[in-house]
Amino acid sequence: MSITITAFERSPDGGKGLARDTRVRWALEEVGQPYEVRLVSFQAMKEPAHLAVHPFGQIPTYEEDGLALFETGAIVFHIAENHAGLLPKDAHARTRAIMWMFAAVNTVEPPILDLVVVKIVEGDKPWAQQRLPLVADRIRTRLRQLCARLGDADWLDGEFSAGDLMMVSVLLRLRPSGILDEFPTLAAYVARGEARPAYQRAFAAQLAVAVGAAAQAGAAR
Ligand code: GTB
Repeated sequence: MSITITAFERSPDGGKGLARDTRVRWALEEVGQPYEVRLVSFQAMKEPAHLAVHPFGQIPTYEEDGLALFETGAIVFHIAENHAGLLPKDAHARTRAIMWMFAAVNTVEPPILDLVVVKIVEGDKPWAQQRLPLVADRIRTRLRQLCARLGDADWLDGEFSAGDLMMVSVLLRLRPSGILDEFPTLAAYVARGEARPAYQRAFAAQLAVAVGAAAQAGAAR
């Protein structure tokens, strides 16, 4: 079985691991599955070959033995379902881990994405400065609630699961804003995720792409 994912040829974050291929790499590392990476440019993402796999012209995608997937939630779920290590065996615990995956992408990630949009995409609009604190407070509400549920546990529901993998990945995107550090419980939760050897390998792999791209750009100058 050979697995190929796609990732940015040149990630706008310069290798900070914030692009969504990192969570797929992390899942594959957790379950010990080797994978290939096809790097795509912003232009190639909008061309028919890539659109045939990803209708929205984005990364990451996942291909394996004739199966082509997009959407990181679906990709990580597929990996977790087919390999041991990311979903508990107990039926109820397994369903709760899947619930946390949905909570990560459906409830916690949207206000975090709003912050990115208001800062970067809409940053030059006259109302952006007024909107910013409203969006930030919506994030804080979610983080307070998540903190209350996590309490002093290491992970959201017993052992580390795909739910934690998705939640940590979503929260990581907040780090540059400083908001994550307002919640030491969650900052420590994210740090626990980042300390996992599988995350470290995933991070190093995406960083190697950014370092290679920077070296290539330097050589071309
Ligand atoms: N819901 C989809 C999923 O989870 O798979 C979202 C996929 C997505 O947003 N992909 C982004 C993309 O391809 C890359 S990850 N964007 C290009 C486009 O839409 O044309 C989002 C991302 C981008 C950049 C940073 N960064 O620089 O920090 C972080 C995250």
